[in-house]
Amino acid sequence: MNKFLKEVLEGLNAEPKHLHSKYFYDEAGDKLFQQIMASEEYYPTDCEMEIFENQTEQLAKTLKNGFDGFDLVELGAGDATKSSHLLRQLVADKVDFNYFPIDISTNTIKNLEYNLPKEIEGLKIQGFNGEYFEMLEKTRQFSNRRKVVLFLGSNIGNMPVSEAWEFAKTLRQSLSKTDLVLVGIDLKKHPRVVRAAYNDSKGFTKDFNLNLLRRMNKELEANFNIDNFEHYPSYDPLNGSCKSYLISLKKQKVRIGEADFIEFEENEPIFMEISQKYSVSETDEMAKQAGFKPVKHFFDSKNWFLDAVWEC
Ligand code: AVJ
Repeated sequence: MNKFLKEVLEGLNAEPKHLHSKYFYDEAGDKLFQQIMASEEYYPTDCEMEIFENQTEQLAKTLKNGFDGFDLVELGAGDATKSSHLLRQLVADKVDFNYFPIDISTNTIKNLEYNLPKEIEGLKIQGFNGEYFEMLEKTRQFSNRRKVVLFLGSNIGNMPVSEAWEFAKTLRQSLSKTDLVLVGIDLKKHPRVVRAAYNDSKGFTKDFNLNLLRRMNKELEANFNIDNFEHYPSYDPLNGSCKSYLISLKKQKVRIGEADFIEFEENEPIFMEISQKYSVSETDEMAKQAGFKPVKHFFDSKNWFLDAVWEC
């Protein structure tokens, strides 16, 4: 049985029902995420872009950290628009490095390998399509130099806090002494701003969530009726957790795969995604418990987003 089907069935047979947001990113999902990023309300991309555009030299210098020759690994590279500023700077500075983007989306990796070398002349790139840690290990077969790991876009927010802490520990354990991490983290702010970002007025976020049902129809022979589910976003300013759900609008039975059926009660939620927000001190705590040293903070002009540098 393929992994997608297996994880979907596990999630929908669990209590409460849930799906994993890493499966949002098929070709249609990639496109919808692009539209979310370009929307009026979705601020994290603009904030982090500002950091990468305005503080490129300082970023490049901090990541180089006095060493020559390294492998720049990006977890969840996406379209790499933010990191491309850094890549251009490093190439211009004649730094000896390989760029190893890792992404769960096949489509994304193909596009990066095709487009980036044309945009940045002299860039050495090798993409990896798969899960973060499996692929991080795989990069070592190509080159095993000092590692600089980028984990941008508040992708870490897609994990509940306890999982993010575990993730930071595992990341630290898979790195060595002179290695370094740059993590992009969306910060706690006025709840109105966060809520709007995950409930954009053009409905891209809604479609992004519903698209996972469409993907299951296409790839897993499921028969979800999209009209029977409604997108429900929420943000809790007490703990910084921003969550999205799909609510079943009626009692219904949905087929998945060839033989499995899932029953939904009226108003039953499927937990789709978490986008956790942190305070600066919470991110320092996370780094320290994992065995990192949080050494530097890069902020945008609104102080809405943090790119934190963690040394091993
Ligand atoms: C790509 C995980 C950073 O959580 O903000 C955007 C995904 N979901 N709108 C986020 C997302 C809904 C995004 N990350």
